[in-house]
Amino acid sequence: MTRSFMKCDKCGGLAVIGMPEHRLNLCADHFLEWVPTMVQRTIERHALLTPQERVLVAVSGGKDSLSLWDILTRLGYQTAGVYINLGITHEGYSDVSEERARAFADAHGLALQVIHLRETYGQGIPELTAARRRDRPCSLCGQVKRHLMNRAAYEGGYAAIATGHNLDDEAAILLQNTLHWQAHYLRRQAPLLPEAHPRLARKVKPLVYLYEREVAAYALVRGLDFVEDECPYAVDAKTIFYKGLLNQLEERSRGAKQAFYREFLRAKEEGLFGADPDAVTSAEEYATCARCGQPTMAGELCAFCRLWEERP
Ligand code: Q46
Ligand code: ZN
Ligand code: ZN
Repeated sequence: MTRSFMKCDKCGGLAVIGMPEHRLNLCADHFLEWVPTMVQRTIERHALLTPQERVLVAVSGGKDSLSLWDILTRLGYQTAGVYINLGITHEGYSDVSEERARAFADAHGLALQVIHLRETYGQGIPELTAARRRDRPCSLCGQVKRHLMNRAAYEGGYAAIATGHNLDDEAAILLQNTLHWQAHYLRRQAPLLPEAHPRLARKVKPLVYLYEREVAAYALVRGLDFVEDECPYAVDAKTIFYKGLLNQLEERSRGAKQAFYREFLRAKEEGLFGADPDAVTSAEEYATCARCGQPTMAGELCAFCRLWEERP
C-alpha cells in the first residue's frame, strides 16, 4: 500500500499544514512565508499601521501575542512589547509567562516594558477581585490591562497598541455580542479602533483573519517558546463556550467561522449598523483624572484609580 503525504501547493514538498478553508496545503518554509503575507494584507486593508509608526505589542507570553510580535518584526514594523504581570500565582502562571515574554524580547533584541501589578499597586488580580467582592476577575482584569496599556503607549509615544486576537477570538466575541444584540459592542468590534484621545492610542488586531490553529502552527513551526497554559481564569470564560459552538459549526460547514466574521465586517462597512454614537466623542469631552492624568468619563478619578481608592 502506498502512503500518500500531503504536498505543499507551492513547491510539492512535504506539507506541514492543510488549510481547507483556504484550499491550501503548505510546507514549513512556505507556511512561514504565507502567514506574514496574510497579516500584511490585513494591515493594508484596514490601514492598521505604517512602517513609520512605532507600535506597542501587548504581550502575554502565549502563542498569539508572541506570534504577532514575531510577524510584525519580520515585516519590518517598529515594535516594542509591554507585558503586564497580573500576579496570578496559580501554577506560577504570571511569572512563567513573563519569563517567556522576556526570553523572546532578549533573543530578538527587542525592548519589553514589564509592569508588575502587585509590586506597583500592592495587589494582584486575585487579591483585587476578592477585595472588590467580585465573582470573577475578568472584567476587573480587562479594565486594569486597558488602562495600563493606554498609559504605556502614551508615555512611550507609540502610535498604536497591537493585540494578538485571532479569528476564533473575534468570531466568539461576535457570536456573544450578536446573541445579546449588544449594538454598542457590535459597532465597536473591528480590526481597528481609532485613537479616541491623544492619551488613548489606536488599537489594532493584525491577526483577525488567521484561524487559531494557524497561529498555533506558526508559533510551533517557527519554534517560538510560548506558555501553553491559558490563564487559569480563562477556563470558565464565556468565550470558551462560544468557541466550542463555532467549532461545531465549522466542522459541519468548512469556512463558517471566517464567513461569519468577514461578512459581519462587510455588512458594517456597508452601513448596516449605522454610525457609532461614541465615534463622535471628541477629546474635549473627557475630563482628566486628577491622579494619573488619563482621560476619564467617570468623574474626578478615572475608573482605574478609583479601584485602588475603594479599599474595603
Ligand atoms: S481577563 Fe480573565 Fe484574561 Fe485576566 S483574569 Fe485571565 S482570563 S488574563 S484574557
Ligand atoms: Zn513549499
Ligand atoms: Zn487615573
